[in-house]
Amino acid sequence: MSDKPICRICGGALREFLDLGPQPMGNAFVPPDKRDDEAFAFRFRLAVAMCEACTMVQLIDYVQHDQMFHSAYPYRSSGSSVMRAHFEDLAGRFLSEELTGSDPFIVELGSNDGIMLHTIAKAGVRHLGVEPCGDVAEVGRSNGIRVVNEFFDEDLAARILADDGKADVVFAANTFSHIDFLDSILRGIKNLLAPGGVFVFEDPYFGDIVQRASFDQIYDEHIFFFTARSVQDMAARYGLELVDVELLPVHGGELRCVLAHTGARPVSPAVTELLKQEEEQGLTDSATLTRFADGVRELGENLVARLRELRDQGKRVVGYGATAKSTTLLNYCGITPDLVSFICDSTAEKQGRLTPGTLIPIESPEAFADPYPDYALLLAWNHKDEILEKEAAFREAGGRWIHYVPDVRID
Ligand code: DWN
Ligand code: SAH
Ligand code: ZN
Repeated sequence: MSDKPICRICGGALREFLDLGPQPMGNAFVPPDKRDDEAFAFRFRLAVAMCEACTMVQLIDYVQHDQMFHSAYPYRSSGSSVMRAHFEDLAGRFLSEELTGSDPFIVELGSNDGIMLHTIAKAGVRHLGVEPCGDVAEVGRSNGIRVVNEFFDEDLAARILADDGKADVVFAANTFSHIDFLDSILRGIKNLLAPGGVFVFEDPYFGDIVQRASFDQIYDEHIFFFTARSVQDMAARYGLELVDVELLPVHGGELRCVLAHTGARPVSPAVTELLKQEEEQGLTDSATLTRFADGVRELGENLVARLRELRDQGKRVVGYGATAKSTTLLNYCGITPDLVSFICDSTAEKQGRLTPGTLIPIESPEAFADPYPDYALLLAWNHKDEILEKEAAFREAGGRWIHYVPDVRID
């Protein structure tokens, strides 16, 4: 890798503003018999920069896609009832607003366990999920969806076009930001999309990350952090246009973007509005980025100080949700089993393993109440409402939650 990293969208110069140190892969949960190897296992420098030309925020170093996404990839989208409802609602909107012609066709990149497409399949509408991770692609198939077990790229787009024809909708949730070869992806989508079609994607919004200091959204899989401005610029390079945006409450604040062929659809006032808001907030100013980086350091120090105090008082703290995000938090802060004794998580594929780098054991949600700890660190903070409601008995039994987004708070 050259000394001067360049923007993967436009080739412009990158300005680094945050270095979270050497990190393992977010979802590389460790089997217990491999724990002794973990100190020597793969690490990469997790550092973030903004492009001085097109403002795209991106990782400087990144992990090869087939190292992150493979058959044993453990994330299962349907683990959250709020996310299930979110995608059922969106599928309903696609069916009533976009998939209304004769024999419509929708393609989803990163279809995972079929959380969105199962509603489309039930409606009998032609669809294709593209999911490179074998095990979860199989779960999608068992949920009744048609899946190709490959990485989407320009070549696959051409094969889909030859077999199935143009797509009225291409959709990607928490996937488009995960791909380092966006050039190939965007060329593929440009070719695959019907003249009046839309490419819709939703990913963590950089504006929310800055506002909430939610730096644990930064990990290997999250390579790009979008704003309306950077997406508008990127789309234009491929003959596509940003025609609508929506800020979403899910996953701690996301941006949904709608792209169409340039000139094919009117541009919604929401686009102009968000561009103006980003400008007013100085989202791409170096002062904002420096303030964000300072806030990250402060948040990390506060959290560790509170956890050490609790340990020294003899309190028992466990974590809730073995998220990919928490890999960044735990490794950056140096949180190991002396501070958080175990983490409970509902995903069978994660239970019995240890957290990457920090080797905290992962157990089933039943272990949480057996007996309740004094404190629970809410690592899956993006699912706060769902989890606090589900675990209301913990609070009633005198347990306290430790929150760290947007700041460290115990209640
Ligand atoms: O972008 C991505 C998002 C969509 O999913 C991927 N790169 C990887 C993954 O990121 P994450 O692991 O940070 O996602 P979540 O959705 O915050 O993970 C929540 C974790 O918490 C899951 O392992 C399931 C678990 N959970 C639980 O144990 N009980 C979740 C809920 C809602 C619960 O009630
Ligand atoms: N859409 C789901 C899953 C997000 S996890 C949700 O929002 O919950 C990210 C998914 O992107 C993984 O399932 C991963 O296998 C998939 N992915 C990564 N690179 C991809 C590519 N090039 N083409 C299609 N899917 C990809
Ligand atoms: Zn750029």
